Amino acid sequence: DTLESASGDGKSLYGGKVALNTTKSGSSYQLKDATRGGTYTGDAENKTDKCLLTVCLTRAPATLFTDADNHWATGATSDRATVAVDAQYGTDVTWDYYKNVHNRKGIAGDGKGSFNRVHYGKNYNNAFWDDNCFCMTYGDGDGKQLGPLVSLDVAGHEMSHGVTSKTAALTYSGESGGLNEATSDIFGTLVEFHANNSKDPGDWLIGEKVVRSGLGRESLRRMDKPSKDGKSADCWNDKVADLDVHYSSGVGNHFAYLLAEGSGTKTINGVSHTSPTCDGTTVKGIGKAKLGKIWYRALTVYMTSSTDYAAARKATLNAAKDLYGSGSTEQKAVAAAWSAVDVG
Ligand code: ASN
Ligand code: ZN
Ligand code: CA
Repeated sequence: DTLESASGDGKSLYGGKVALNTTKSGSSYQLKDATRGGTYTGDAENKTDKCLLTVCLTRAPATLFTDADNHWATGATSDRATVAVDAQYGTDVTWDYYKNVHNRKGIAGDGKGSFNRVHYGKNYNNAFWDDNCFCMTYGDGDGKQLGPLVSLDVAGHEMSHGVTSKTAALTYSGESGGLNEATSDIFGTLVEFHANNSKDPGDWLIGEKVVRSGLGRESLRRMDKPSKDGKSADCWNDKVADLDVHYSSGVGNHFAYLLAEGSGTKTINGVSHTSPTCDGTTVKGIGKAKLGKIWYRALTVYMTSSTDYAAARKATLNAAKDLYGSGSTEQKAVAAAWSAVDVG
């Protein structure tokens, strides 16, 4: 069969009806996008990888999704293709964010696409990026605490772990681990805003589409006041390095929110955000676009595997100097936002 690119659409779980670039193969269509490095989505058939430490003895499948008429899925979870549409769409908007905003071609920067496996395991309450297969894996959730983990912020978060791994390679423990996680929350959030999807609009909450009533809070994490999850740090102190990386990230997430949006209360896409500073100062935001530029340059030029919060302050100050000049409003805002989370 000859393969050719085709334009289709699909009904997703969280993002409504979305456009999809697919591949025509004979008389049917594959969920594979040649315009984004051959990115595709497959069904893990509720199987799991069998791994010992870092070596996987067997891998769950990624059986490529196909469709007869190129109008994919029903939008209901009873259709196995529904979350596949979300996953493929999440990869598309993440690709487009890095390409359009940072001129980065794919996660590794080499133009190669990645692939997604959906329906991983049974009631699996997680999603993860794997550098070895260069692939994304999504669980369906247990339906009580979490639903399918295929939202745009989670997709952007997980695939940004691949970007970090190819650039600063921040070690996934201690303060560098918190910065690794914060990098994923920052870019996951910027991906969500960039997609500009009316059914899943941007906010500074992580996983708000994914959580179900049994979790007892409205999102997995939030960046305006990270401590609202009961565990994350809002402010740096010398014990932050002892926290799990998903909680020590709070300091970097809080910095990012303050730098972009400023302190105080504001409603963004219908969601109220309130961000107090740790030192009692009032901080003025410079916007999401400049946060993205500064963090991306810091990550790809200045951060290394052992960067801690003090070094992240220096890295972002250097990035802001390169982009906007020494003593610029932007560079001063970076300094003020770090001081406001007690990284001084
Ligand atoms: N969902 C988790 C995360 O990205 C899984 C992991 O890779 N640690 O933080
Ligand atoms: Zn993560
Ligand atoms: Ca969000």
